Amino acid sequence: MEILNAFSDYEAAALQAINQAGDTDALEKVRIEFLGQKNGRIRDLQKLVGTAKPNEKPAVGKRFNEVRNSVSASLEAKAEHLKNSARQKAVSDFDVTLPGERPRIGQLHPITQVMGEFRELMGRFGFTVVDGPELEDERHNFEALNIPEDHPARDPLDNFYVACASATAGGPVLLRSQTSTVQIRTMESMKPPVRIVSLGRVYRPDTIDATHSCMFHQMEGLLVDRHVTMAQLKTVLSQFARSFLGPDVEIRFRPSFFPFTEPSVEVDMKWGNSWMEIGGAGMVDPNVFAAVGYDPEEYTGFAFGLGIERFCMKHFGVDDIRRFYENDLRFLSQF
Ligand code: FA5
Repeated sequence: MEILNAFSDYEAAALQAINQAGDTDALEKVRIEFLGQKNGRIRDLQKLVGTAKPNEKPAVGKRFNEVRNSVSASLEAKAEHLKNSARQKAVSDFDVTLPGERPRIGQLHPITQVMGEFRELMGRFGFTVVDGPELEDERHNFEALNIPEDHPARDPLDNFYVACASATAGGPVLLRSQTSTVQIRTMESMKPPVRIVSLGRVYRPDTIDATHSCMFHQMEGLLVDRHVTMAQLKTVLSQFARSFLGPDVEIRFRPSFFPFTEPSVEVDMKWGNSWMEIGGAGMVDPNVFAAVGYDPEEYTGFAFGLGIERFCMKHFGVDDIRRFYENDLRFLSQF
């Protein structure tokens, strides 16, 4: 029968085209050509079904369905095959012998490393670590520390005062110029005995040079109890410096003045042929105890504030503080 021959021709042509399609685009073209609903060759076959004689209709209809199903099944099988071989090709293109890309691993900034060691060392001396805010009011940065209004340390030109909403509401606000603020905050919130250290940033509009920055770090220490002595202060500071910098480090104490300690000392370490100041210290002034509600008759204490960068410079042999803040990875990656 002529109609059935046309069906077979269509089927053979379709299967051959499917077989030859090398990628999914080519296969899609084949699908449109043979099965497309608008102009596909399947439409011609449909028309042929309409021309069949009534007695031949059942056989023609059956064969039409067979042909259409077989072409569409072949298309699907080929699509699946193309998908799999694309995946396999991607896998076989992957060369497992190529060297990998090493991820770039960062490291802690030298100052951060040193602060971690300081916390650890002072922990072994029995000091607990506490934190305080960098934005402070005048009570904690000056008044409770026995620094009167007319003291030169309160000169607006020597401090970073900040214009903000809380400044107008609760008095002037500044970036703290020393971590001694945390002494006050700690004593306000707990009863003696106190044995704390606090490490963090402080800010001063100092002229920048090899040993001065306008933002730097301090470690504050405070010990309050009955019968605390200056000898204990000197022992703690000497032991601390030796533990961190090595047993040979030379430390000296010079008489000095701070409004919040009496007597007061400045601490220097040997730096080549000269000395470098590393901190201030002393016995807590009774006026400070009075400001936080401690009984100066009952309690004594010592306090110290050390410049962390200076220790860091000595420890790593860096002769200019500015290197720490230049964010030069060639420098920073050495630690
Ligand atoms: C103080 O800040 C006192 N609060 C220390 C103190 C605490 C005394 C408790 C008594 C009791 P001073 O201004 O000297 O003191 O600073 C302490 C240390 O910080 C200095 O010895 C120095 O090591 C470091 N330092 C000071 N200014 C700078 C700066 N601009 N850059 C880097 N380090 C600095």
